[in-house]
Amino acid sequence: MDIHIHIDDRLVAGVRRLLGGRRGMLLAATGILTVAGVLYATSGAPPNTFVSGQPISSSAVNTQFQQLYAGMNALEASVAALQQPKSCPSGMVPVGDVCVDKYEATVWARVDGAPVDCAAAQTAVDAGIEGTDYQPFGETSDDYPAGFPDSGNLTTKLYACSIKSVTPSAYLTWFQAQQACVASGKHLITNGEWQAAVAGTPDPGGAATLYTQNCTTNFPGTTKTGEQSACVSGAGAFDLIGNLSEWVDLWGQAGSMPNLFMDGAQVPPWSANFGDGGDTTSNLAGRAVDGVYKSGLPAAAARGGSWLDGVGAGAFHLNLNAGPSFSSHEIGFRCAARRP
Ligand SMILES: [Ca+2]
Ligand SMILES: [Ca+2]
Repeated sequence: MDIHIHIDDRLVAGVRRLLGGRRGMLLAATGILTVAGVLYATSGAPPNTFVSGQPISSSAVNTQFQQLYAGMNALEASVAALQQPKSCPSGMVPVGDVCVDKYEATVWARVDGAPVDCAAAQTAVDAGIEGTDYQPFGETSDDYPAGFPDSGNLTTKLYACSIKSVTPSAYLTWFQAQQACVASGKHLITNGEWQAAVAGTPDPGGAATLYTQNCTTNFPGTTKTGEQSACVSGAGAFDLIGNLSEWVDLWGQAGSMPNLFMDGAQVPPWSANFGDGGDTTSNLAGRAVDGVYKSGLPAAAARGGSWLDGVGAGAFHLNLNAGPSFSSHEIGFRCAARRP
């Protein structure tokens, strides 16, 4: 049996005009335009096989409606997929509305000068060919190139990556740490983001790290990133306590004041139920160091403590000794990024 369906030609023409070059946008619209858009996207041709005033077979109608039905299902599936939260990039873990580097950062360049792909750098490390295509910096000395100066006013881009089983990069200023994060499309983690990320990390106190999987707070140097299996936070980030202390995006007031806590003096001001009760703060009302202590230099916060801070390292460790222009074998960093 043949049936008659009348479709206004002006509507078909209007749909066609709207579809031109804007299918993606139309997919988000509602009603007939959306259905037409999906069908158009699926079949590659507009659904204009009806001609006003001419009969069409029931099988052709059925075919059209089946296409519509399939198109609507496809739309429903794609909307559901869009509504799913996206996962963080490789080497990062979700912490609230941000992604945080899973490991202390390492700073890299590609030997051929191309931009660094951190996942590919991890593959190179896993394959034992680190240094062939991907060159790390700041692992054992201040070996950053002249184009990546202490001021961060760079002409050579270096990239911060969160990579397992490497020596984390130190010997860099706050400005260099920030630029390395920026090059990788991230930002230097903020103080608050760091605090959210560290929660749940067991603080080993002053216990020696040797032959344990605890955080590296009492050891003659750094351990490789992510290899202390017990040193992991609730969110799944490693080495937030100890190993390298970490620059965070927080500058503090400094200035020469006659205060007990100035010029690097440390106190454990926290209650006993905060970490192991021994975490230290230092220089909260003092001058900041840049080789020597200088009045008027702001302090940039370093968090978590390092391999030689012992009981003083921890989730509440805050060091305001160093100006942002200082670099040290004890201070590294990690990055964060907006959660997709
Ligand atoms: Ca650390
Ligand atoms: Ca501690």
